[in-house]
Amino acid sequence: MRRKIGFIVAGIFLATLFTFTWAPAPVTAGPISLNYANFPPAPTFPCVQMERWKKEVEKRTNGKVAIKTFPGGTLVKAKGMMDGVIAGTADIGCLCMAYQPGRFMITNAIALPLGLPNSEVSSLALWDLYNKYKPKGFANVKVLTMFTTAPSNIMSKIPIRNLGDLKGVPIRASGGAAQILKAWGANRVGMPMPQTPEALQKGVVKGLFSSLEVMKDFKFAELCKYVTMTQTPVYPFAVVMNMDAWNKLPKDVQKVFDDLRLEQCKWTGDYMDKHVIESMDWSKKNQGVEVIELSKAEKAKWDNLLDPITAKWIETNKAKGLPAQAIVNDIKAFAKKHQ
Ligand code: 3IO
Repeated sequence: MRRKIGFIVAGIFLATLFTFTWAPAPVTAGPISLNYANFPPAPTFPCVQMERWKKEVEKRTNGKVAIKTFPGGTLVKAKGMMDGVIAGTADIGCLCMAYQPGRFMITNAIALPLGLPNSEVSSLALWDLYNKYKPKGFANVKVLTMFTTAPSNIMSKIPIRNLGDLKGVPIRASGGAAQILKAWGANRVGMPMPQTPEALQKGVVKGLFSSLEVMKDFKFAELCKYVTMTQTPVYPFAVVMNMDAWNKLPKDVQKVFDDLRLEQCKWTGDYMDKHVIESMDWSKKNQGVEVIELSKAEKAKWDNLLDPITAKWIETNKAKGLPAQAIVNDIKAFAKKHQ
């Protein structure tokens, strides 16, 4: 009896060993699962576009690909997004280029004060810019899409009606937007968007400089009762994928991702532009927010202070070996083409 059991056990053991060692790889491996990291909370536009992309991918691959989304910096945080994707902590990540300005010199040029009119036009211009220059900063990843915010405006706890009102006031901004605030004499405070609610609450900053959909999505309208219209600059974003994870994808899935790149750029720009309008309607009606339009004479003063910024950027970056003048000319031409 003992012997018989011994034989059976050995038989099962050998059969198992054989199955796992010699069986050919299964033909259908079940869905391909990919982690997608994002840094701000779920209701904000970077996450809304992420959920839209996930839905499209799962539909267009007939369930062959499953995307697991991680909003709110739960998988990778704002400043670590690019390195997190390169290291494979996340397969896919959404990043704001303004948080690492020196790393994305060429694409961050879209955040110069060039008067880009809205998110859709500047998103499409950014996509053209990326494709023309293929910047080294993105060489180690697969770029899945890019887009920008709508133009920035000042949201504040105190009314800012002229340059005097802004002088020395601590306002949060990052990257190119921070340079612009500095030119206007504000005390710019740099930090990623997710840290801004607490900084406003504690009074570390008296306002922020970004696109206006955040008035609703972060409920900033509850604290910032004033918006001063400046309509410049935009913040550029990228969605990037780990290169090994990309290379492992079947060709038909790669095609679905590639076909979505420009479409997602345009979709996000369009969503952003519409959502800014909704956000400001809510802010005015439900939160009593005052929108301050600068007078013509005042606006001219603000614009004069911005004039040297682009010229200086061109000079500095030409010295570093970048075709800086061509980059600026291209952005203007791309924007005109899409307008
Ligand atoms: C932004 C970042 C995260 C969520 C919503 C947002 N709307 C505009 C931005 C731009 C930005 O990154 C910033 O720092 O102002």
